[in-house]
Amino acid sequence: MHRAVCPGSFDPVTHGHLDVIEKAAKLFDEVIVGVGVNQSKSRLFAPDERMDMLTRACAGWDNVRVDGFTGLLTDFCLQHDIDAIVKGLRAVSDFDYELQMAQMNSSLAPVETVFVPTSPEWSFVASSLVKEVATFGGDVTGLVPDFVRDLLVERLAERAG
Ligand code: COD
Repeated sequence: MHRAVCPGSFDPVTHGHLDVIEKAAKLFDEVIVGVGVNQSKSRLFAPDERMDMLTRACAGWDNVRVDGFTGLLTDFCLQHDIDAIVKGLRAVSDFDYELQMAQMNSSLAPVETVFVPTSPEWSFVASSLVKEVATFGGDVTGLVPDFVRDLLVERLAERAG
């Protein structure tokens, strides 16, 4: 049985993330969506809120489950008997950073990174841009699931108030 992880911050989950998770679910027997911590990013949603969003968004895929981790991704892989890390590539600009992480991770544990190209309709979508657009009142419908859009608008209103 081959088990893979789709790791990320998912702050919040976008259709770009879900596209990668869906592709991973077709390639592997079991997929764990790993909600982790990116030390270089500030967060809008708490880890349990992000996990709840992902659990709801991934409910239609039987071989996908959601879990959280706080330490190294490679430790999470070793603990859960994970063979592969699946990452999406939006553009060449993603590649340098993702390649560096893939090489670091494979030097830490026997785990390989598999890159899947994002579907073109999601290649411009990033959680950070979605948050920025929503912060200034832009409509992010279609970029994230509708329930995520509503939670995002609610959270930004709380922050502004
Ligand atoms: N289309 C396709 N793929 C996408 C899209 C899109 N529109 N948007 C995002 N993705 C994919 C990318 O593959 C990306 O890598 C992944 O989704 C997650 O994206 P984010 O932005 O939610 O998550 P990041 O990049 O902030 O997550 C980074 C991790 C948390 C995975 C990383 O920091 C990590 O592994 N942290 C744990 C500590 C660790 O092990 N550090 C050493 C790393 S070498």
